[in-house]
Amino acid sequence: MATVLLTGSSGAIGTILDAGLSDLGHEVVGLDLPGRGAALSVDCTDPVAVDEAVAETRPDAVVHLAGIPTESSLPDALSSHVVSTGALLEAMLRHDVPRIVYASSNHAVGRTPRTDLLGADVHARPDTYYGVAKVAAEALLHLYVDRHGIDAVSTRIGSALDRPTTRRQLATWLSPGDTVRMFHAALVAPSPGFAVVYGVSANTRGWWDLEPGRSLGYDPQDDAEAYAAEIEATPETDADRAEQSYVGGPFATGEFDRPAFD
Ligand code: 15L
Repeated sequence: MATVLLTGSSGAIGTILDAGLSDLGHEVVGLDLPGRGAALSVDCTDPVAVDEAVAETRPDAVVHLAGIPTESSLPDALSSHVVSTGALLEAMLRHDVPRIVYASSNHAVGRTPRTDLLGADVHARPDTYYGVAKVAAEALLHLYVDRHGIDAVSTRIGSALDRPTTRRQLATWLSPGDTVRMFHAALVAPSPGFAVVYGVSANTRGWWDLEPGRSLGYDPQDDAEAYAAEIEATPETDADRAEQSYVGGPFATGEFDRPAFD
């Protein structure tokens, strides 16, 4: 097991991973913005502060969750997801940290129309500036893998929630238990190089390829189908149907259109 620097440790996924990875024997050092109660108070868009945190922690791996988890302006999205990832990668090089596991998002390919099976190698097709920033962060990870030989696993997370509540989420749900299983597998897989995996549970209605994750050792155990009867008890609406037409659900509908710089 490893010493893991966990950014965004006080957020919803961070809280689950802090406890879950610790239970699996990792030594987790949490990092979050000041005032959020983490062991390290750092803004990940500040390269100097990030370097100090990595120098102090000397982790075996970074798990990078920190960032605005929804749509924002283009500059805010790029800073939050790309600049923060660059700051961590530079600090990792300086302090010999060999691996990063990144919380990317399905929204990197969110404008992809529904297919039978969504491969991890489909071309980038973001649905929002948030998705654009996730694409750029993934590209940055790949650049550092190619240039410097580090390992980087990018997890395109679906809907990480306690339970699914919409029809789309019957396909896109990532349970808390599977969240821990996926990040643990990405931390311990031998020499993944650059890898992309879809962060979803073993949902009966899932249509995103789980094989790239399985080949890294991620064996999802949960299935949103357990909630299907309850969710389908209410009539399906046009909005439900629109959400299910694209990978990114509501983010791929007009609801999320906004100017880039406001
Ligand atoms: C995400 O990446 C977002 O952070 C979250 O707000 C949801 O939109 C989720 O994806 C999803 O697609 O359900």
